[in-house]
Order: sequence, then structure tokens, then C-alpha cells
Amino acid sequence: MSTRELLVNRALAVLRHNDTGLFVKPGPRVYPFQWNWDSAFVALGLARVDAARGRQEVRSLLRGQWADGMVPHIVFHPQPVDYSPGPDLWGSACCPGAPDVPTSGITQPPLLASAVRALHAASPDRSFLEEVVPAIEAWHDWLHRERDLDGSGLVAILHPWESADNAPRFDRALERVELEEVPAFARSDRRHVLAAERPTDRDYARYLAIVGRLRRCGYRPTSLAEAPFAYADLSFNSVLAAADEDLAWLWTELGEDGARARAGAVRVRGALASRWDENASAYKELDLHGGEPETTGTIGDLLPLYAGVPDERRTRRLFDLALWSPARFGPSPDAPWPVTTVSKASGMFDPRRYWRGPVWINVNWFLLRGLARAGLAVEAEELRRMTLRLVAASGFSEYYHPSTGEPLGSRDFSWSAALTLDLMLAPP
Ligand code: 2M8
Repeated sequence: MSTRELLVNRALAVLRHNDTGLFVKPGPRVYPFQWNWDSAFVALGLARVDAARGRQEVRSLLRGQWADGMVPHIVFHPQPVDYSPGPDLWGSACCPGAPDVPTSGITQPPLLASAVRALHAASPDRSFLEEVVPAIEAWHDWLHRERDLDGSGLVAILHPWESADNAPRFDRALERVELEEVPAFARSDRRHVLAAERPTDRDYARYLAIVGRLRRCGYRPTSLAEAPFAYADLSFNSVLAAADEDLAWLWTELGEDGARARAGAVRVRGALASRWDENASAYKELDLHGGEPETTGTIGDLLPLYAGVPDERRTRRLFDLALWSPARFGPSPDAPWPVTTVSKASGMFDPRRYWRGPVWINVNWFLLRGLARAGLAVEAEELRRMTLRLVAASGFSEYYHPSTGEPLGSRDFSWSAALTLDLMLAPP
């Protein structure tokens, strides 16, 4: 068997092992329920090998959709596991419009339309589109309506769990969260992953305080000002812009014009473009309760690349001076595995701790897709090659140490396996 076939088989084995029959768990022990964007990544990978199973993944995620359109970040399908903080924290059963199955009350980057596009392109199925496209449109409408940021085109996230949990860009906003109402909590993640590779208890106290505040208003604050945490996250918005385009494409497959989704994409992309910072060669994030837009030294500052936002000149600059810069996110003699999720020039860079520095396969996937889309084919191919070398050497881990390539976090992580299938079988 060739090395290539071996890697494909190993990736398939991880997905099979994590498959509960109803959905694919993000990781075998740390993450035993259905997470939103994890399932979208899984469906993207399955599009390359088993589109029918990919469609099932989408259907089971949509069972968690709320009446107002939100697709939650976790769907707690009944599982015989001990996971904390779990469904009791969220209390979704008491919220108007929540589905029968318990879920969280917040959402995650809306990658689903892009996954459904990949499934349909690989294996067209009109009746599946008729079933899921209106549901996905309802979710996008909800985002543009409920999370609208002053008509700017951007949407806000209301919890770090809606994006890259403990990324340093959220630190200041989290500091302002009041702690009085934190319920007692246990952390099941600690049983499986070293504390040094996970968010701190201090972070968790704030995550739970935000949930407590949001829960009291049924997770639907009357305004963003009322939310304890509100952030114009560029990663989330970039995924939304690309997914709005993909949703418009899906509508055209159904013989409709997809005008609403297409207009959404134009608005988000325009707003992202206006965040360009020429000096930093990156885009500016915004903490809604805390001042002016600014670059944060986290990989989120570069994610508009995925949505095709920078023109050729800006893409070149972003690549040379930020993404591939050895002093910032790119490979360097000390940290040869790209791409770090926090700039090495930042005082916050921590090569082991979750979203504060390690390499993530999904981030590399977003970036190399963006490079390919912008016409930097050689650069995209280099990042693809190095990403595949990393998984071949270290397995399908949740994240990796940028110096040693050492696997960190959950082992046998589904989206790392699924995106490997996509990178090997459908290179951009
Ligand atoms: C991580 O988030 C969960 C909480 O939702 C956790 O830290 O326990 C994040 O990486 C998130 O993006 C991901 O969807 C989830 C499951 O892989 O894990």
C-alpha cells in the first residue's frame, strides 16, 4: 500500500471509530456530543469518500435547530457519557423555540452551507438540498438579524465558544465579565488532556458566567449592549461570508436566484475589507464593549483571506509579511511547523495551550483555500504539503506543537482526519 493510501485509510479509521451511528464525535473521549462546525468539517471530508454518510451528518446536526433558525454549537444527542459542563448548564428545555433534543444556547462558525456545497458537488442530490437549504438559510437570516452589528454587515459573537475559545484576542473582553453568578462546575476535559494544553479555570469561570447571564434571557439578549461579551470576530465573519456565497450557489442549483444569501456575502466581505491595516498587513478585530478596531496578533486577523477579501496586492503582503513571516505566523528554524495560531512576536504566544499558539489543521485548511482562491497556487500547495506531512508524522490530533510537531489535545480528532481526506482527495 502506498503512503498516500495508508494516510487515507488511517483518516477513514478515525472517522469510523468516532462515528456513533447518528453523528461523528469530534474526539473519542474529550468531545462525546455533536458539535456544529466539527460536523461541517466531517461532512466536507466525507464528501470525498461517502457523501451519503456526510448527508446524514448534516441532518443530525439540523435536528438541533431552534425555531428562530439558530443552529446550536452543541447538540446533546443522548449518549452514555459523563461530560461536564453538559446539557444541565444550558437548560435549553426551558427556552422558547428550543428543539426536543437538549442543546447549547449559542452557535458556532456557520460552515454548514460550504459543507453541503461540497457534498452536492461530489454527489448531486436535489431532494437533500430541498430538505436542508431552507433550514440553512433560516440560520444565516438569524445571524444577519439577531447578531447584526449596527448594520455594518458584520455579525457579533456572544461567547468565545462561538469561535476560538481561549484565543488571546478575547482576553480583555473576558476580563470585564463579572463573576458573581458562576455556578459550581466540574471539567471533564481535565480527565483526558493535560491542564497546560487547555483553557485555565480562570477562563472557564468567565465562560460559565457568560452562559449564566445569557441563560437568564433565553440566550436572546434584546441588544448586543446587553450581552456580557460581544465581539466582531473576523474568523466567524469570514466563514459566514464564504458560506453565504455557497448558500447562494445551492439556491441556484435549486433553480432559485439566492439573492438574499449573495447580498449577505457582499455586505460581510465589504465590511471585512474595510478592516485592513496596511502597517500590520492584517485585518482589525473589534471588542464591541472595548474601544477601537485593532489587530490582535492572532490568526483571526488573517482569516478574511479565506473569504476572498484581500485583492492580489494585499494577499501578497499578508502572505509575505504576516502569514509566512518567520517572526510571526510562518515557519521558522525554532518552529518549523506552520501556521501558528498566535504570532510568535506576541507576548501571549504559548505553543501548547489550545488556541494560543499551536498549529490547527482547520486553520491551515482555511488559509490554504484562501491562498488558492487568491491565485497564490504555489504558496497554497506548500502549506498543503506541510500540513499533510504533519498529520503523517504525528497523527490526527486536535492541535500540534509548532516547534516539534508533537500532538496536543485530543488524539484521533475527527476534523483533522476529515480535512486530511479533503486535502488529499480534492486539493484546491
Ligand atoms: C472546543 O470547544 C469546546 C467547547 O465548546 C471545549 O473546549 O471543550 C473548540 O475547539 C471548538 O471550536 C470545537 O468545536 C469543540 C469540539 O471540537 O472543542
